[in-house]
Amino acid sequence: MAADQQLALFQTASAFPLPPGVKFSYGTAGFRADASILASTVFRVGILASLRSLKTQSVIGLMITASHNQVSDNGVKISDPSGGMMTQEWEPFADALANASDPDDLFKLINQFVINNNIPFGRGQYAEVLLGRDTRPSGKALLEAAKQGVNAVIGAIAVDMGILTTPQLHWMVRCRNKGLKASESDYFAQLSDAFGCLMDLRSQTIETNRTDSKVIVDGANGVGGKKLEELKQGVKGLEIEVRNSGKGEGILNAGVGADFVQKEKLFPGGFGESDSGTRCASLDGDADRLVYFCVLKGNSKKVDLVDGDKILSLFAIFIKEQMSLLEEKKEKIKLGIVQTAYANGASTDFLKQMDLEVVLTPTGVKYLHEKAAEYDIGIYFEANGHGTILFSENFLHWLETRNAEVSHTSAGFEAQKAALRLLAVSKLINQAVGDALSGLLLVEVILLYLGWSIERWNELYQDLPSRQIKVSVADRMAITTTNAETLVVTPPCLQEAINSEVAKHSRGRSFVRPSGTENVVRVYAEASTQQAADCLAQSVAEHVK
Ligand code: NG1
Ligand code: ZN
Repeated sequence: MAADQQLALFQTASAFPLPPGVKFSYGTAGFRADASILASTVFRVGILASLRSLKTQSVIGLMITASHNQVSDNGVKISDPSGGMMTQEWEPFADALANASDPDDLFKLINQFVINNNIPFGRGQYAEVLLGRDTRPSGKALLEAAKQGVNAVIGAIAVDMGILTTPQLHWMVRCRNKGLKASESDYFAQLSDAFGCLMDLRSQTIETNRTDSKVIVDGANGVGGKKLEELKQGVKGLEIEVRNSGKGEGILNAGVGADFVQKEKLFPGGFGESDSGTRCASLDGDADRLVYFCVLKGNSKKVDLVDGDKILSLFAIFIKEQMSLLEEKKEKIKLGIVQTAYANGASTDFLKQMDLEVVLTPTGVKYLHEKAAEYDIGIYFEANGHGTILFSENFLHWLETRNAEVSHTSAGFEAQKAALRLLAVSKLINQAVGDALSGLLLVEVILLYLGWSIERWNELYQDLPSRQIKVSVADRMAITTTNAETLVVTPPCLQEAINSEVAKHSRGRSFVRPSGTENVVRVYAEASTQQAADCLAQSVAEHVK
Protein backbone atom coordinates (compact mmCIF):
# COMPACT_ATOMS: atom_id res chain seq x y z
CA MET A 1 0.00 0.00 0.00
CA ALA A 2 1.32 3.44 -0.91
CA ALA A 3 2.63 5.56 1.96
CA ASP A 4 0.20 8.45 1.35
CA GLN A 5 -2.73 6.02 1.42
CA GLN A 6 -1.46 4.49 4.64
CA LEU A 7 -1.19 7.92 6.24
CA ALA A 8 -4.67 8.98 5.11
CA LEU A 9 -6.15 5.88 6.71
CA PHE A 10 -4.32 6.17 10.00
CA GLN A 11 -5.07 9.84 10.43
CA THR A 12 -8.81 9.60 9.86
CA ALA A 13 -9.31 6.25 11.62
CA SER A 14 -7.87 7.69 14.84
CA ALA A 15 -10.72 10.21 14.89
CA PHE A 16 -13.29 7.37 15.03
CA PRO A 17 -12.32 5.05 17.90
CA LEU A 18 -14.26 1.84 18.48
CA PRO A 19 -16.59 2.18 21.50
CA PRO A 20 -15.59 -0.28 24.23
CA GLY A 21 -17.49 -3.48 24.92
CA VAL A 22 -19.64 -3.72 21.80
CA LYS A 23 -19.70 -6.23 18.99
CA PHE A 24 -21.17 -5.22 15.67
CA SER A 25 -22.67 -7.59 13.14
CA TYR A 26 -23.83 -6.91 9.55
CA GLY A 27 -27.26 -8.40 10.19
CA THR A 28 -30.46 -8.77 8.18
CA ALA A 29 -30.16 -5.18 7.02
CA GLY A 30 -26.64 -3.89 7.71
CA PHE A 31 -25.37 -2.56 11.04
CA ARG A 32 -27.87 -1.18 13.52
CA ALA A 33 -27.38 0.14 17.04
CA ASP A 34 -27.98 3.12 19.29
CA ALA A 35 -26.84 6.08 17.18
CA SER A 36 -24.42 7.26 19.88
CA ILE A 37 -22.09 4.28 19.33
CA LEU A 38 -22.21 4.14 15.53
CA ALA A 39 -19.70 6.73 14.29
CA SER A 40 -16.77 4.31 14.03
CA THR A 41 -18.94 1.71 12.28
CA VAL A 42 -20.27 4.20 9.74
CA PHE A 43 -16.77 5.53 9.09
CA ARG A 44 -15.53 1.98 8.43
CA VAL A 45 -18.50 1.20 6.20
CA GLY A 46 -17.47 4.30 4.22
CA ILE A 47 -14.08 2.64 3.63
CA LEU A 48 -15.82 -0.62 2.77
CA ALA A 49 -18.06 1.12 0.23
CA SER A 50 -15.02 2.66 -1.48
CA LEU A 51 -13.31 -0.75 -1.63
CA ARG A 52 -16.47 -2.27 -3.06
CA SER A 53 -16.58 0.48 -5.69
CA LEU A 54 -12.91 -0.12 -6.55
CA LYS A 55 -13.46 -3.85 -6.79
CA THR A 56 -16.58 -3.63 -8.97
CA GLN A 57 -15.48 -0.51 -10.86
CA SER A 58 -19.05 0.73 -10.33
CA VAL A 59 -20.99 3.22 -8.27
CA ILE A 60 -21.90 1.95 -4.77
CA GLY A 61 -24.53 3.28 -2.33
CA LEU A 62 -24.30 3.84 1.41
CA MET A 63 -27.55 4.42 3.30
CA ILE A 64 -27.79 5.67 6.85
CA THR A 65 -31.06 4.49 8.38
CA ALA A 66 -32.49 2.22 11.04
CA SER A 67 -35.77 1.74 9.19
CA HIS A 68 -38.58 0.98 11.67
CA ASN A 69 -36.37 1.09 14.79
CA GLN A 70 -36.86 3.81 17.40
CA VAL A 71 -35.59 7.28 16.58
CA SER A 72 -32.53 7.04 18.88
CA ASP A 73 -31.18 4.10 16.84
CA ASN A 74 -29.47 4.40 13.53
CA GLY A 75 -27.78 2.08 11.06
CA VAL A 76 -25.83 1.76 7.86
CA LYS A 77 -26.05 -0.54 4.87
CA ILE A 78 -24.53 -0.80 1.44
CA SER A 79 -26.12 -1.02 -1.98
CA ASP A 80 -24.26 -3.08 -4.57
CA PRO A 81 -23.95 -1.92 -8.22
CA SER A 82 -27.24 -3.64 -9.17
CA GLY A 83 -29.06 -1.62 -6.51
CA GLY A 84 -29.49 -4.78 -4.41
CA MET A 85 -28.00 -5.52 -1.01
CA MET A 86 -24.24 -5.90 -0.67
CA THR A 87 -23.03 -9.37 -1.66
CA GLN A 88 -23.08 -11.73 1.31
CA GLU A 89 -19.50 -12.73 0.49
CA TRP A 90 -18.32 -9.41 1.88
CA GLU A 91 -20.32 -9.61 5.11
CA PRO A 92 -17.59 -11.36 7.17
CA PHE A 93 -15.16 -8.63 6.11
CA ALA A 94 -17.74 -5.98 7.06
CA ASP A 95 -18.02 -7.58 10.52
CA ALA A 96 -14.26 -7.74 10.93
CA LEU A 97 -13.84 -4.09 9.88
CA ALA A 98 -16.56 -2.86 12.22
CA ASN A 99 -14.96 -4.69 15.16
CA ALA A 100 -11.28 -3.90 14.47
CA SER A 101 -9.88 -2.72 17.78
CA ASP A 102 -7.69 0.18 16.61
CA PRO A 103 -6.34 1.87 13.43
CA ASP A 104 -3.47 -0.58 13.31
CA ASP A 105 -5.76 -3.60 13.37
CA LEU A 106 -8.02 -1.91 10.82
CA PHE A 107 -5.11 -1.21 8.53
CA LYS A 108 -3.89 -4.82 8.66
CA LEU A 109 -7.35 -6.16 7.88
CA ILE A 110 -7.78 -3.86 4.89
CA ASN A 111 -4.33 -4.65 3.59
CA GLN A 112 -4.92 -8.38 3.73
CA PHE A 113 -8.36 -8.12 2.17
CA VAL A 114 -7.22 -5.99 -0.78
CA ILE A 115 -4.39 -8.43 -1.47
CA ASN A 116 -6.65 -11.48 -1.25
CA ASN A 117 -9.29 -9.90 -3.46
CA ASN A 118 -6.98 -8.14 -5.85
CA ILE A 119 -8.49 -4.71 -5.23
CA PRO A 120 -6.70 -1.75 -6.85
CA PHE A 121 -6.37 0.01 -3.49
CA GLY A 122 -4.16 3.02 -2.93
CA ARG A 123 -3.37 3.24 -6.63
CA GLY A 124 -5.48 6.36 -7.09
CA GLN A 125 -8.13 4.56 -9.12
CA TYR A 126 -11.56 6.22 -9.30
CA ALA A 127 -14.30 5.08 -6.94
CA GLU A 128 -17.69 6.68 -6.28
CA VAL A 129 -20.08 6.24 -3.39
CA LEU A 130 -23.57 7.78 -3.23
CA LEU A 131 -24.58 8.64 0.33
CA GLY A 132 -28.14 8.90 1.60
CA ARG A 133 -29.80 9.20 4.99
CA ASP A 134 -33.28 9.20 6.47
CA THR A 135 -34.67 11.96 8.71
CA ARG A 136 -33.13 10.78 12.02
CA PRO A 137 -31.43 13.67 13.86
CA SER A 138 -28.26 11.57 14.26
CA GLY A 139 -28.05 11.09 10.48
CA LYS A 140 -26.20 14.31 9.73
CA ALA A 141 -23.16 13.58 11.89
CA LEU A 142 -23.09 9.95 10.78
CA LEU A 143 -23.17 11.02 7.16
CA GLU A 144 -20.08 13.09 7.86
CA ALA A 145 -18.38 10.00 9.31
CA ALA A 146 -19.32 8.03 6.17
CA LYS A 147 -17.90 10.78 3.98
CA GLN A 148 -14.60 10.69 5.84
CA GLY A 149 -14.49 6.92 5.51
CA VAL A 150 -15.07 7.08 1.76
CA ASN A 151 -12.52 9.87 1.35
CA ALA A 152 -9.90 7.98 3.38
CA VAL A 153 -9.47 5.83 0.28
CA ILE A 154 -7.45 7.87 -2.18
CA GLY A 155 -9.25 8.31 -5.49
CA ALA A 156 -12.70 7.70 -3.99
CA ILE A 157 -15.35 10.38 -3.92
CA ALA A 158 -18.47 10.59 -1.78
CA VAL A 159 -21.56 12.22 -3.27
CA ASP A 160 -24.08 13.38 -0.69
CA MET A 161 -27.55 12.72 -2.18
CA GLY A 162 -29.25 14.23 0.89
CA ILE A 163 -32.30 12.90 2.71
CA LEU A 164 -33.79 9.98 0.78
CA THR A 165 -35.85 6.87 1.27
CA THR A 166 -33.76 3.69 1.24
CA PRO A 167 -35.32 2.52 -2.05
CA GLN A 168 -34.60 5.87 -3.70
CA LEU A 169 -30.89 5.50 -2.99
CA HIS A 170 -30.85 1.90 -4.26
CA TRP A 171 -32.74 3.00 -7.40
CA MET A 172 -30.21 5.78 -8.02
CA VAL A 173 -27.25 3.40 -7.70
CA ARG A 174 -28.87 0.97 -10.12
CA CYS A 175 -29.65 3.72 -12.66
CA ARG A 176 -26.17 5.25 -12.44
CA ASN A 177 -24.58 1.88 -13.21
CA LYS A 178 -26.91 1.32 -16.14
CA GLY A 179 -26.07 4.75 -17.55
CA LEU A 180 -29.65 5.94 -16.99
CA LYS A 181 -30.95 9.19 -15.54
CA ALA A 182 -30.64 8.88 -11.78
CA SER A 183 -31.72 12.07 -10.01
CA GLU A 184 -34.58 12.31 -7.53
CA SER A 185 -36.74 14.13 -10.05
CA ASP A 186 -36.05 11.32 -12.55
CA TYR A 187 -37.27 8.87 -9.91
CA PHE A 188 -40.49 10.81 -9.34
CA ALA A 189 -41.02 11.22 -13.09
CA GLN A 190 -40.51 7.52 -13.80
CA LEU A 191 -43.00 6.49 -11.12
CA SER A 192 -45.69 8.97 -12.05
CA ASP A 193 -45.29 8.34 -15.81
CA ALA A 194 -45.56 4.56 -15.35
CA PHE A 195 -48.57 5.03 -13.08
CA GLY A 196 -50.20 7.25 -15.72
CA CYS A 197 -49.47 4.65 -18.36
CA LEU A 198 -51.15 1.91 -16.31
CA MET A 199 -54.13 4.18 -15.67
CA ASP A 200 -54.52 4.70 -19.43
CA LEU A 201 -54.28 0.96 -20.06
CA ARG A 202 -57.22 0.11 -17.80
CA SER A 203 -60.27 -1.38 -19.43
CA GLN A 204 -62.99 1.25 -19.44
CA THR A 205 -65.83 -1.26 -19.20
CA ILE A 206 -64.98 -2.71 -15.80
CA GLU A 207 -67.79 -2.64 -13.24
CA THR A 208 -66.67 -1.02 -10.06
CA ASN A 209 -67.91 -1.62 -6.53
CA ARG A 210 -65.65 1.07 -5.17
CA THR A 211 -66.96 3.93 -3.13
CA ASP A 212 -63.60 5.02 -1.75
CA SER A 213 -61.84 7.43 -4.06
CA LYS A 214 -58.92 8.34 -1.86
CA VAL A 215 -56.15 6.68 0.11
CA ILE A 216 -54.83 8.04 3.40
CA VAL A 217 -51.16 7.25 4.00
CA ASP A 218 -49.32 7.19 7.34
CA GLY A 219 -45.76 8.40 6.68
CA ALA A 220 -44.40 7.11 10.06
CA ASN A 221 -43.23 10.70 10.79
CA GLY A 222 -40.29 9.96 8.53
CA VAL A 223 -38.82 10.41 5.12
CA GLY A 224 -41.52 8.45 3.25
CA GLY A 225 -44.29 10.92 4.09
CA LYS A 226 -42.13 13.82 2.97
CA LYS A 227 -41.29 12.16 -0.34
CA LEU A 228 -44.85 11.04 -0.97
CA GLU A 229 -45.97 14.67 -0.70
CA GLU A 230 -43.57 15.43 -3.57
CA LEU A 231 -44.39 12.35 -5.62
CA LYS A 232 -48.13 12.93 -5.47
CA GLN A 233 -47.78 16.27 -7.29
CA GLY A 234 -47.15 14.32 -10.49
CA VAL A 235 -49.73 11.58 -9.87
CA LYS A 236 -52.99 12.17 -11.75
CA GLY A 237 -56.28 10.39 -11.08
CA LEU A 238 -55.66 9.41 -7.47
CA GLU A 239 -56.25 11.36 -4.28
CA ILE A 240 -53.51 10.76 -1.70
CA GLU A 241 -53.74 12.29 1.77
CA VAL A 242 -50.49 12.07 3.73
CA ARG A 243 -50.55 12.01 7.54
CA ASN A 244 -47.57 11.78 9.89
CA SER A 245 -45.57 13.28 7.05
CA GLY A 246 -42.57 14.08 9.22
CA LYS A 247 -43.25 17.81 9.03
CA GLY A 248 -45.06 18.07 12.37
CA GLU A 249 -44.12 17.29 15.95
CA GLY A 250 -44.62 13.53 15.79
CA ILE A 251 -41.72 11.22 16.59
CA LEU A 252 -40.42 8.82 13.97
CA ASN A 253 -41.90 5.31 14.33
CA ALA A 254 -43.46 6.12 17.73
CA GLY A 255 -46.93 4.55 17.60
CA VAL A 256 -46.92 5.05 13.83
CA GLY A 257 -45.53 3.31 10.76
CA ALA A 258 -45.88 -0.01 8.98
CA ASP A 259 -44.05 -2.05 11.62
CA PHE A 260 -46.33 -0.76 14.38
CA VAL A 261 -49.51 -1.34 12.37
CA GLN A 262 -48.46 -4.82 11.23
CA LYS A 263 -47.22 -6.08 14.58
CA GLU A 264 -49.82 -4.44 16.86
CA LYS A 265 -52.74 -4.56 14.43
CA LEU A 266 -53.74 -1.10 15.70
CA PHE A 267 -54.23 2.10 13.76
CA PRO A 268 -51.34 4.59 13.92
CA GLY A 269 -51.37 7.96 15.68
CA GLY A 270 -53.07 10.65 13.61
CA PHE A 271 -55.85 8.22 12.60
CA GLY A 272 -59.22 7.76 14.26
CA GLU A 273 -62.52 5.95 14.02
CA SER A 274 -63.77 8.58 11.58
CA ASP A 275 -61.36 7.04 9.04
CA SER A 276 -63.27 3.77 8.96
CA GLY A 277 -64.54 3.16 5.46
CA THR A 278 -61.47 4.80 3.90
CA ARG A 279 -58.55 2.90 2.42
CA CYS A 280 -55.50 3.49 4.62
CA ALA A 281 -51.85 2.58 4.18
CA SER A 282 -48.73 2.86 6.29
CA LEU A 283 -45.04 3.23 5.38
CA ASP A 284 -42.11 2.42 7.64
CA GLY A 285 -39.37 4.84 8.69
CA ASP A 286 -37.30 4.57 5.50
CA ALA A 287 -40.24 3.78 3.19
CA ASP A 288 -39.23 0.31 2.07
CA ARG A 289 -42.24 -1.34 3.71
CA LEU A 290 -45.93 -0.87 2.99
CA VAL A 291 -49.05 -2.28 4.59
CA TYR A 292 -52.70 -1.37 4.12
CA PHE A 293 -55.40 -1.34 6.77
CA CYS A 294 -59.04 -0.51 7.48
CA VAL A 295 -59.97 1.20 10.73
CA LEU A 296 -62.62 -0.81 12.60
CA LYS A 297 -65.45 1.05 14.33
CA GLY A 298 -65.88 0.84 18.12
CA ASN A 299 -63.05 -1.61 18.46
CA SER A 300 -60.37 0.04 20.59
CA LYS A 301 -58.00 1.13 17.81
CA LYS A 302 -58.05 -2.26 16.07
CA VAL A 303 -57.62 -2.52 12.33
CA ASP A 304 -58.22 -5.05 9.63
CA LEU A 305 -54.67 -5.53 8.41
CA VAL A 306 -53.91 -6.00 4.72
CA ASP A 307 -50.29 -7.04 4.96
CA GLY A 308 -47.39 -7.81 2.62
CA ASP A 309 -48.82 -11.27 1.90
CA LYS A 310 -52.04 -9.73 0.60
CA ILE A 311 -50.12 -7.15 -1.45
CA LEU A 312 -48.19 -10.06 -2.92
CA SER A 313 -51.44 -11.91 -3.68
CA LEU A 314 -52.91 -8.84 -5.40
CA PHE A 315 -49.79 -8.42 -7.52
CA ALA A 316 -49.79 -12.14 -8.37
CA ILE A 317 -53.42 -12.00 -9.56
CA PHE A 318 -52.70 -9.01 -11.78
CA ILE A 319 -49.47 -10.39 -13.24
CA LYS A 320 -51.03 -13.80 -13.87
CA GLU A 321 -53.94 -12.18 -15.67
CA GLN A 322 -51.60 -10.18 -17.92
CA MET A 323 -49.59 -13.31 -18.66
CA SER A 324 -52.73 -15.18 -19.67
CA LEU A 325 -53.58 -12.38 -22.10
CA LEU A 326 -50.26 -12.72 -23.88
CA GLU A 327 -51.01 -14.99 -26.81
CA GLU A 328 -47.61 -16.40 -27.44
CA LYS A 329 -44.98 -17.81 -25.12
CA LYS A 330 -47.30 -17.73 -22.13
CA GLU A 331 -46.58 -21.30 -21.07
CA LYS A 332 -42.88 -20.63 -21.16
CA ILE A 333 -42.82 -17.57 -18.92
CA LYS A 334 -41.53 -18.55 -15.51
CA LEU A 335 -43.41 -16.79 -12.71
CA GLY A 336 -42.16 -17.39 -9.17
CA ILE A 337 -43.49 -16.31 -5.79
CA VAL A 338 -41.06 -15.92 -2.90
CA GLN A 339 -42.07 -15.69 0.76
CA THR A 340 -40.52 -16.32 4.18
CA ALA A 341 -41.72 -18.49 7.05
CA TYR A 342 -43.49 -15.38 8.44
CA ALA A 343 -45.95 -15.48 5.53
CA ASN A 344 -49.38 -16.32 6.85
CA GLY A 345 -50.17 -19.97 6.08
CA ALA A 346 -53.48 -18.93 4.49
CA SER A 347 -51.61 -16.76 1.97
CA THR A 348 -49.32 -19.61 0.95
CA ASP A 349 -52.35 -21.90 0.52
CA PHE A 350 -54.10 -19.25 -1.56
CA LEU A 351 -51.11 -18.74 -3.86
CA LYS A 352 -50.64 -22.47 -4.30
CA GLN A 353 -54.34 -22.84 -5.15
CA MET A 354 -53.69 -20.33 -7.93
CA ASP A 355 -51.22 -22.89 -9.30
CA LEU A 356 -48.29 -20.64 -8.60
CA GLU A 357 -44.81 -21.82 -7.74
CA VAL A 358 -44.16 -20.67 -4.15
CA VAL A 359 -40.76 -20.93 -2.45
CA LEU A 360 -39.64 -19.95 1.04
CA THR A 361 -36.30 -18.34 1.86
CA PRO A 362 -34.77 -17.20 5.16
CA THR A 363 -35.79 -13.76 6.48
CA GLY A 364 -34.13 -10.73 4.91
CA VAL A 365 -34.65 -9.24 1.49
CA LYS A 366 -31.20 -10.27 0.36
CA TYR A 367 -32.43 -13.88 0.30
CA LEU A 368 -35.84 -13.18 -1.19
CA HIS A 369 -34.46 -10.90 -3.87
CA GLU A 370 -31.81 -13.37 -4.94
CA LYS A 371 -34.41 -16.13 -5.31
CA ALA A 372 -36.94 -13.94 -7.16
CA ALA A 373 -34.24 -12.95 -9.65
CA GLU A 374 -34.16 -16.56 -10.89
CA TYR A 375 -37.53 -16.16 -12.67
CA ASP A 376 -38.77 -14.23 -15.73
CA ILE A 377 -41.08 -12.54 -13.26
CA GLY A 378 -40.33 -13.04 -9.57
CA ILE A 379 -42.65 -11.55 -6.95
CA TYR A 380 -41.35 -11.45 -3.40
CA PHE A 381 -42.80 -10.07 -0.21
CA GLU A 382 -42.21 -10.32 3.50
CA ALA A 383 -45.40 -10.29 5.58
CA ASN A 384 -44.21 -6.98 7.03
CA GLY A 385 -44.67 -5.29 3.65
CA HIS A 386 -41.19 -5.33 2.13
CA GLY A 387 -41.21 -6.64 -1.40
CA THR A 388 -41.23 -5.99 -5.11
CA ILE A 389 -41.61 -7.60 -8.53
CA LEU A 390 -38.49 -8.43 -10.51
CA PHE A 391 -38.44 -8.78 -14.29
CA SER A 392 -35.55 -10.54 -16.01
CA GLU A 393 -33.68 -8.58 -18.70
CA ASN A 394 -34.49 -11.34 -21.20
CA PHE A 395 -38.18 -11.17 -20.55
CA LEU A 396 -38.25 -7.36 -20.76
CA HIS A 397 -36.37 -7.53 -24.03
CA TRP A 398 -38.91 -10.04 -25.36
CA LEU A 399 -41.80 -7.77 -24.29
CA GLU A 400 -40.22 -4.79 -26.00
CA THR A 401 -39.56 -6.58 -29.28
CA ARG A 402 -43.00 -8.21 -29.46
CA ASN A 403 -44.54 -4.79 -28.96
CA ALA A 404 -42.93 -3.49 -32.10
CA GLU A 405 -45.19 -5.78 -34.15
CA VAL A 406 -48.66 -4.34 -34.72
CA SER A 407 -51.55 -6.73 -34.25
CA HIS A 408 -54.91 -6.63 -36.05
CA THR A 409 -56.95 -9.24 -34.19
CA SER A 410 -58.82 -8.47 -31.01
CA ALA A 411 -56.87 -11.07 -29.03
CA GLY A 412 -53.69 -9.61 -30.49
CA PHE A 413 -54.75 -6.17 -29.38
CA GLU A 414 -55.44 -7.40 -25.84
CA ALA A 415 -52.08 -9.18 -25.79
CA GLN A 416 -50.36 -5.99 -26.82
CA LYS A 417 -52.06 -4.09 -24.00
CA ALA A 418 -51.03 -6.79 -21.53
CA ALA A 419 -47.42 -6.53 -22.70
CA LEU A 420 -47.55 -2.76 -22.33
CA ARG A 421 -48.97 -3.14 -18.83
CA LEU A 422 -46.17 -5.50 -17.83
CA LEU A 423 -43.59 -3.08 -19.20
CA ALA A 424 -45.18 -0.23 -17.27
CA VAL A 425 -45.18 -2.34 -14.08
CA SER A 426 -41.45 -2.97 -14.55
CA LYS A 427 -40.92 0.79 -14.59
CA LEU A 428 -43.29 1.59 -11.75
CA ILE A 429 -42.14 -1.07 -9.32
CA ASN A 430 -38.60 -0.59 -8.03
CA GLN A 431 -36.28 -3.22 -9.56
CA ALA A 432 -33.59 -2.63 -6.94
CA VAL A 433 -35.42 -3.25 -3.64
CA GLY A 434 -38.89 -3.17 -2.11
CA ASP A 435 -40.19 0.39 -2.29
CA ALA A 436 -43.30 1.51 -0.40
CA LEU A 437 -43.93 4.49 -2.68
CA SER A 438 -43.85 2.53 -5.91
CA GLY A 439 -45.72 -0.35 -4.24
CA LEU A 440 -48.46 2.05 -3.14
CA LEU A 441 -48.97 3.35 -6.67
CA LEU A 442 -49.06 -0.18 -8.08
CA VAL A 443 -51.62 -1.37 -5.51
CA GLU A 444 -53.76 1.67 -6.23
CA VAL A 445 -53.76 1.24 -9.99
CA ILE A 446 -54.45 -2.51 -9.74
CA LEU A 447 -57.41 -1.89 -7.43
CA LEU A 448 -58.74 0.61 -9.97
CA TYR A 449 -58.08 -1.84 -12.83
CA LEU A 450 -59.98 -4.60 -11.02
CA GLY A 451 -62.63 -2.24 -9.69
CA TRP A 452 -61.98 -3.58 -6.19
CA SER A 453 -62.49 -1.90 -2.82
CA ILE A 454 -60.00 -2.67 -0.03
CA GLU A 455 -62.68 -4.89 1.53
CA ARG A 456 -62.96 -6.96 -1.67
CA TRP A 457 -59.18 -7.26 -1.76
CA ASN A 458 -59.03 -8.28 1.90
CA GLU A 459 -61.58 -11.04 1.25
CA LEU A 460 -59.17 -12.95 -1.02
CA TYR A 461 -58.53 -15.23 1.93
CA GLN A 462 -58.77 -14.99 5.69
CA ASP A 463 -55.49 -14.82 7.59
CA LEU A 464 -54.91 -17.57 10.10
CA PRO A 465 -54.66 -16.02 13.58
CA SER A 466 -51.00 -15.49 14.42
CA ARG A 467 -48.82 -14.12 17.18
CA GLN A 468 -45.24 -12.87 17.17
CA ILE A 469 -43.31 -12.29 20.36
CA LYS A 470 -39.76 -11.29 21.20
CA VAL A 471 -37.76 -13.11 23.85
CA SER A 472 -34.59 -11.70 25.41
CA VAL A 473 -31.94 -14.33 26.01
CA ALA A 474 -28.27 -14.29 27.00
CA ASP A 475 -27.01 -15.43 23.61
CA ARG A 476 -29.53 -15.35 20.79
CA MET A 477 -26.99 -16.79 18.37
CA ALA A 478 -27.10 -20.09 20.29
CA ILE A 479 -30.19 -20.75 18.18
CA THR A 480 -29.39 -21.92 14.67
CA THR A 481 -31.95 -22.99 12.10
CA THR A 482 -32.38 -24.71 8.75
CA ASN A 483 -35.09 -25.14 6.04
CA ALA A 484 -35.70 -21.41 5.57
CA GLU A 485 -35.62 -21.00 9.37
CA THR A 486 -38.56 -23.35 9.92
CA LEU A 487 -36.53 -25.91 11.89
CA VAL A 488 -34.17 -25.45 14.83
CA VAL A 489 -30.79 -27.20 14.62
CA THR A 490 -29.30 -26.02 17.92
CA PRO A 491 -29.78 -26.15 20.84
CA PRO A 492 -30.63 -29.83 20.67
CA CYS A 493 -34.14 -30.83 21.76
CA LEU A 494 -35.65 -27.36 21.15
CA GLN A 495 -37.24 -28.47 17.86
CA GLU A 496 -38.76 -31.50 19.55
CA ALA A 497 -40.23 -29.28 22.23
CA ILE A 498 -41.69 -26.96 19.55
CA ASN A 499 -43.16 -29.95 17.71
CA SER A 500 -44.93 -31.20 20.78
CA GLU A 501 -46.43 -27.72 21.47
CA VAL A 502 -47.54 -27.38 17.83
CA ALA A 503 -49.22 -30.80 17.93
CA LYS A 504 -51.58 -29.53 20.65
CA HIS A 505 -53.29 -27.05 18.29
CA SER A 506 -55.35 -27.38 15.15
CA ARG A 507 -53.55 -25.80 12.18
CA GLY A 508 -50.68 -25.07 14.56
CA ARG A 509 -47.34 -23.85 13.20
CA SER A 510 -44.49 -22.25 15.07
CA PHE A 511 -40.83 -21.43 14.55
CA VAL A 512 -38.13 -19.42 16.30
CA ARG A 513 -35.04 -17.58 15.04
CA PRO A 514 -32.57 -15.00 16.30
CA SER A 515 -33.39 -11.50 14.99
CA GLY A 516 -30.81 -9.98 12.70
CA THR A 517 -31.70 -6.41 13.68
CA GLU A 518 -32.47 -6.58 17.40
CA ASN A 519 -30.97 -8.41 20.35
CA VAL A 520 -33.91 -10.82 20.70
CA VAL A 521 -35.17 -14.22 19.60
CA ARG A 522 -38.38 -13.98 17.58
CA VAL A 523 -41.14 -16.52 18.19
CA TYR A 524 -43.88 -16.95 15.58
CA ALA A 525 -47.02 -19.00 16.03
CA GLU A 526 -50.12 -19.62 13.98
CA ALA A 527 -53.27 -21.62 14.81
CA SER A 528 -56.95 -21.79 14.02
CA THR A 529 -57.97 -19.35 16.77
CA GLN A 530 -56.28 -16.25 18.19
CA GLN A 531 -56.33 -17.75 21.65
CA ALA A 532 -54.57 -20.87 20.41
CA ALA A 533 -51.96 -18.84 18.48
CA ASP A 534 -51.26 -16.73 21.60
CA CYS A 535 -51.01 -19.83 23.76
CA LEU A 536 -48.73 -21.61 21.29
CA ALA A 537 -46.41 -18.60 21.03
CA GLN A 538 -46.23 -18.29 24.82
CA SER A 539 -45.47 -21.95 25.39
CA VAL A 540 -42.78 -22.01 22.68
CA ALA A 541 -41.28 -18.83 24.18
CA GLU A 542 -40.99 -20.67 27.52
CA HIS A 543 -38.80 -23.31 25.83
CA VAL A 544 -36.59 -20.58 24.33
CA LYS A 545 -35.93 -18.78 27.63
P1 NG1 B 1 -35.14 -9.47 11.90
O1 NG1 B 1 -34.93 -8.53 13.04
O2 NG1 B 1 -33.91 -10.21 11.43
O3 NG1 B 1 -36.33 -10.34 12.16
C1 NG1 B 1 -36.56 -7.61 10.57
C2 NG1 B 1 -37.73 -8.19 9.81
C3 NG1 B 1 -37.24 -8.62 8.44
C4 NG1 B 1 -36.58 -7.48 7.70
C5 NG1 B 1 -35.54 -6.80 8.59
C6 NG1 B 1 -34.97 -5.55 7.98
C7 NG1 B 1 -39.61 -9.46 10.71
C8 NG1 B 1 -40.06 -10.68 11.44
N1 NG1 B 1 -38.29 -9.35 10.51
O4 NG1 B 1 -35.54 -8.57 10.63
O5 NG1 B 1 -38.31 -9.14 7.72
O6 NG1 B 1 -37.55 -6.57 7.22
O7 NG1 B 1 -36.08 -6.47 9.88
O8 NG1 B 1 -35.69 -4.39 8.21
O9 NG1 B 1 -40.45 -8.64 10.32
ZN1 ZN C 1 -37.45 -0.19 6.31
